[in-house]
Amino acid sequence: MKKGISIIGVPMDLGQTRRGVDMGPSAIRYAGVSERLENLGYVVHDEGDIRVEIKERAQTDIDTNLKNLKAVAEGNEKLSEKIDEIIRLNRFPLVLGGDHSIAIGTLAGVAKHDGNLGVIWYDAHGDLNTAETSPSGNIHGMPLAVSLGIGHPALTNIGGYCPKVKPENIVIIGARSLDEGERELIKEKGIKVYTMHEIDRLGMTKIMEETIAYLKERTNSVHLSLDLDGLDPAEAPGVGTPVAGGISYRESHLAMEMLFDASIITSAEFVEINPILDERNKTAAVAVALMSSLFGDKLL
Ligand code: EXY
Ligand code: MN
Ligand code: MN
Ligand code: MN
Repeated sequence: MKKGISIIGVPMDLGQTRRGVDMGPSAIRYAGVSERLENLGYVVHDEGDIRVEIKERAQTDIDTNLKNLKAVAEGNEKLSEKIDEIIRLNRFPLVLGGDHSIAIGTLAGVAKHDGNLGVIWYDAHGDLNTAETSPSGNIHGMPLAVSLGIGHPALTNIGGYCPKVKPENIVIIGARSLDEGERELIKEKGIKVYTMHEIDRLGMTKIMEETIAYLKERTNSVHLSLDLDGLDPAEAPGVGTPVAGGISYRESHLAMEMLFDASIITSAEFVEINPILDERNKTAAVAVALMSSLFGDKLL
């Protein structure tokens, strides 16, 4: 793990329609992220927040079926530039969301430095919709498809290049809510997916051993995109699109510890924390505890 970590908040809530997820970065800061990582020996630079301009809200472009397309694209363009800058400084980018549409900008910034980037998508959802397959028009259900180069050009061309990731370099963990179009895309592209069924059958240790071996064989750097709704809503209630029957807190810690031990993760984001829906900042505290394990805390 790099010694220097740059934290960057993205108060984005325009990739979906529930209010409050823009307060995620503050909630994570209040849960003590910088202190926790400093205590592990890292030099933490909190770079503040990306400015997200709210010019429109719940505006569905009738031509595209995409809500808030322009504002989401602009925010992500700024984020990708910031990530690029952080990597040039040889620091680890740690992105605090915000809804999951921000993965578009994070990956645009990260993949600029590695054309063969690996991605772990820890999520109840596939986030593989397009304007055509989306039941909602919400861009937070689309960032993985966008990063594969599938979607509106205003999104797929962020950072000035396309695509960002190869389908065979992606591992989805925790899926239990996939739309029909997403299932088809997974099949067509041969994306590796561990659903809750597999986590139950094999156990998290085996899932992570396989994931790590699979990505180590193919890639030199891996981005972790962790959506808190991947966890069970009983343990992470502060999310906008909860799905019952998720990954436990303990299993998630184990996963983070195994990633630290494998030293494959080179950038990460923790997204979808909505303090309005949370219980006494519980979900933000869970996020910080998981970050702590990802960066080598062995006490949890
Ligand atoms: N698949 C649904 C949609 O596209 O609207 C729900 C997506 C939720 C996305 C969350 C954040 O991971
Ligand atoms: Mn997601
Ligand atoms: Mn999700
Ligand atoms: Mn442990």
